[in-house]
Amino acid sequence: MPGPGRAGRRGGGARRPKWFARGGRGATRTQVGIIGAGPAGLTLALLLQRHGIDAVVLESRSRQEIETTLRAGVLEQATVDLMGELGVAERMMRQAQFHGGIEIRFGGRGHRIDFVRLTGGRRIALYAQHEVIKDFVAALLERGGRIEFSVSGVALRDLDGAHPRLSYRAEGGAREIDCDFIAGCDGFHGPSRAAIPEPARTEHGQVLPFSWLGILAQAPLSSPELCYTHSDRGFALLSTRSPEIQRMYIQVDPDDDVAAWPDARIWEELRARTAVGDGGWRLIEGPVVQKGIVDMRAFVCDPMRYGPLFLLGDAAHIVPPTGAKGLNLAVADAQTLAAGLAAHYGSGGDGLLGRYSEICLRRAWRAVRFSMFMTRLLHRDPAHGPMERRVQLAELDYLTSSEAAMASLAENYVGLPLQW
Ligand code: RFL
Ligand code: PHB
Repeated sequence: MPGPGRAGRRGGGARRPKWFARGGRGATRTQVGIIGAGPAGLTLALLLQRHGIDAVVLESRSRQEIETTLRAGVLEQATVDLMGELGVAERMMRQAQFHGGIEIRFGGRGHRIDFVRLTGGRRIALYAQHEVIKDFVAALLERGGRIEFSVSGVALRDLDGAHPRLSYRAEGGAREIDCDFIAGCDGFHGPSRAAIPEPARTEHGQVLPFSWLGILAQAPLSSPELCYTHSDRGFALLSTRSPEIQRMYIQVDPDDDVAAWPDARIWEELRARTAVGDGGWRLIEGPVVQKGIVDMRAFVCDPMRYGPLFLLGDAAHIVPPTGAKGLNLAVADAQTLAAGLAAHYGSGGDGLLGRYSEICLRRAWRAVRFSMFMTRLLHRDPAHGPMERRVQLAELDYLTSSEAAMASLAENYVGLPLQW
């Protein structure tokens, strides 16, 4: 199995980049046109660069914007390992916090799930997504990769014909790039998915009946590891960005407005939801430096390929953040596509590219399953009555007392192996 460790051995970037070459009709040409400089697009670009495959990344936002937008925090062990292989892990290894487990708290008591023991030594890293983006952008540009920031009007042309290409506007002018392949890494709202004709795709989706209010607070750590809390008042999560900056979330209503949540109300709710029965633990508070509300949904587009177009990451699938899987899934898609493209341009044939959608969908559905499981386990569902809530508590009790159940959670949380 060509796992993540083997990615990039062939090629080694020896071939000259050809993105400057002129294509037909006066357009620029590249082998792979990548839409979006998020985790999916940048991972793919870095991997292709190592294989000596030309790529151009088109990004609608500015570099400064993508490097400051707050999102994920949890990196699976395999994502950390890949960053090492790509030579972009130096800052992460210095600044990330590595956790060997998480705490599940309910009924006023905490229960540790020991990842290291249950998974043969695997851990997770806490390192902000925008820091990953900074590291990836810097490395790609330093190595001669090409990213065009602040482009607009990106459109996918001639996916059914002989000349697939991307048209867009940059610095006031209209541009076109001829591509062998197009990688749609443009997130949930980008144009790539919609470029697949409706009859050729099936979309599965569900918006969940709660949202997350997330804050960044200047405060020391309250808990040495991530703490996922179930309470009668709803879900709460204590996460971290550094020993001085904490990331915390509380479940709120989908129609809630951030203006209805002054800092004092957030702290009161966090204190109440995370309280421990014996009073031997205290939430450490501090100035709130950022807050926002995100909705929660599950979504999968099937297939993830249409002719020369491949969808990656959030463009193809969204998972509720309770399982901390979205960024890691995006990275796994990029690894699969990069290996398929390396085989295509090398002597490996098109077998892997042909199975791209099947391979990535299998992983995505497993991530949906796990993320929905974590979400249902920990949130207060407004449609539930006392019976469902007791079943939820029984589920939590089982999960935190059965070795088999804890091992299942642990292996999913640290990340299932990449298989193709
Ligand atoms: P992204 O990150 O959305 O990047 C897409 C990029 O495409 C650009 N774009 C366009 N560019 C050109 N032309 C257009 N027309 C374009 N339209 C869009 C965008 O500007 C953007 O730069 O997608 P990608 O690369 O697939 O990455 C997905 C991840 O960002 C996402 O799944 C994670 O953030 C999810 N997630 C988490 N994932 C984890 O693995 N671990 C976590 O701990 C975790 N926590 C989270 C999360 C998501 C959250 N929110 C915001 C829902 C916590 C939260 C609160
Ligand atoms: C985060 O730190 O942002 C985070 C951690 C765990 C999750 C989701 C988000 O499940």
